[in-house]
Amino acid sequence: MEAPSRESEKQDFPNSHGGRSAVGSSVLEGRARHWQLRTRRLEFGRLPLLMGIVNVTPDSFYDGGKYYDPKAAIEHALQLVAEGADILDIGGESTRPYATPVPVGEELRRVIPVITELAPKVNIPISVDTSKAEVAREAIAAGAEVVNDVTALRGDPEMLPVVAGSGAAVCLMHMQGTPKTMQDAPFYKDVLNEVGNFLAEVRSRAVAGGVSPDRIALDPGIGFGKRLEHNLALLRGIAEFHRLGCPLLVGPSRKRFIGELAGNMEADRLPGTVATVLFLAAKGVQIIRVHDVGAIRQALEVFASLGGIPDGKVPSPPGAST
Ligand code: HH2
Repeated sequence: MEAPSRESEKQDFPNSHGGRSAVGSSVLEGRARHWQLRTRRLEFGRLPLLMGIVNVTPDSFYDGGKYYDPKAAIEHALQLVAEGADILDIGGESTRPYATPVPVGEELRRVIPVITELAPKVNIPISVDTSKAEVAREAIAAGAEVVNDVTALRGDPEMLPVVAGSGAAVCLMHMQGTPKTMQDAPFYKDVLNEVGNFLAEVRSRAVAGGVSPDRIALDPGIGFGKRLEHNLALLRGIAEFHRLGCPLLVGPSRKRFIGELAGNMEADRLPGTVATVLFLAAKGVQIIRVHDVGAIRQALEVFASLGGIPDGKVPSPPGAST
């Protein structure tokens, strides 16, 4: 992977221990209100937007092989739309630990026909989950509005110019290592701070390369080069990242940390996913990437009706006039 440029070394994620006092600040301080996509703008309300996952792969960790056939992938995507997905995320390469990279021709063969058929059929935006510039370019030409790049534009030197030149939105995710190595020995001194600094750095690099800041979403990368304690620290402290000023996108769906917390790696991880999504919604996270759109939408509606989600207004500090 390419080293970050000097421009990007500028770090502006305030140290959570010394930077500012929590007193008088809100979990929602700095929370982004919208995300500008290639042809439309997503406004964030009280409920997070749900990004429905469509894995056109034989080997994804949860649904590998289920939607490998393009027809099955398209049907599944339409089902997610019917269940209330706000964005579809279509991917042709598994990023699970120890996954082998997929050649570009094969990845194109998996995702492009699916995006080409879906784009004119659905009225929600399509995201392509790829780290390859050529796949991103073709996907955008076929109608994708967002590039979800788990390497945060560092995996392919052509990716930054492709995103900047197309006007697509982008999700920049934190990962320590690569999928092939990331779970070997994840190590952090202060995971919240290190991931925050990384996200500030890759955002600066994208902006310096011509991506407008309101097109960038940031993601702490749950499960990407992290042990249980790292995933928990990031989820618990997620609201700290609002001050980076970009929408937050989080992908906890059915991941390993849920099996670890349950003490049973074989158990169904949907209940733990629902609990995590409700927690993230209460912290003002704007976009959540999930496999089970219908079940999660129902849980969110009930949780919000019971008052579990803040209204998005940042309260004034005590004593301030309104
Ligand atoms: N997680 C996965 C894939 N892409 N993208 C973002 N932005 N954030 C995530 O947390 C994230 C992601 C892994 O999940 P899945 O797609 O279900 O599995 P696989 O990579 O095995 O296809």
